[in-house]
Amino acid sequence: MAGEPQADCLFCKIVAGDVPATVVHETETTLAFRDINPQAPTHVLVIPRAHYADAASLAEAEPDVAADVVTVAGRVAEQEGAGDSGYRVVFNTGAGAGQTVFHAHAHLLAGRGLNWPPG
Ligand code: D5M
Repeated sequence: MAGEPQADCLFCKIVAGDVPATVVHETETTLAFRDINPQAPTHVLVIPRAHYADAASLAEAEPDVAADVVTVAGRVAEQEGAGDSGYRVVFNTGAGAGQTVFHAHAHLLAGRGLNWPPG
């Protein structure tokens, strides 16, 4: 069923506590933890606790939780000292755009200059 944990999903395992992660922020609906392969001094993933394959599916089914993900990204950016210098929030969607984990997640990147357009 939509939103239910998936046995073969890495991020559902992190939500369940079955795979370790460095958690930096938690809410009732979200979890934020450091990316294992950081691309910037601050690289945090913000995920909904509920399982949806990508950000658009999450937003369609649970728009309030999608908003929570973006709000938490901003809070963590503040927490990491990036509120003034700026930060980037990215949702890779689909394998062609670099998505490798099919549980919706926002990448929060900060702490260095960020070029545009991204690669
Ligand atoms: O982003 C998926 C991201 O997930 C990628 O940047 C690596 C990260 N990752 C993979 N495994 C882990 C664990 N175990 N902890 C923390 N971060 C992890 P995507 O946009 O799907 O490519």
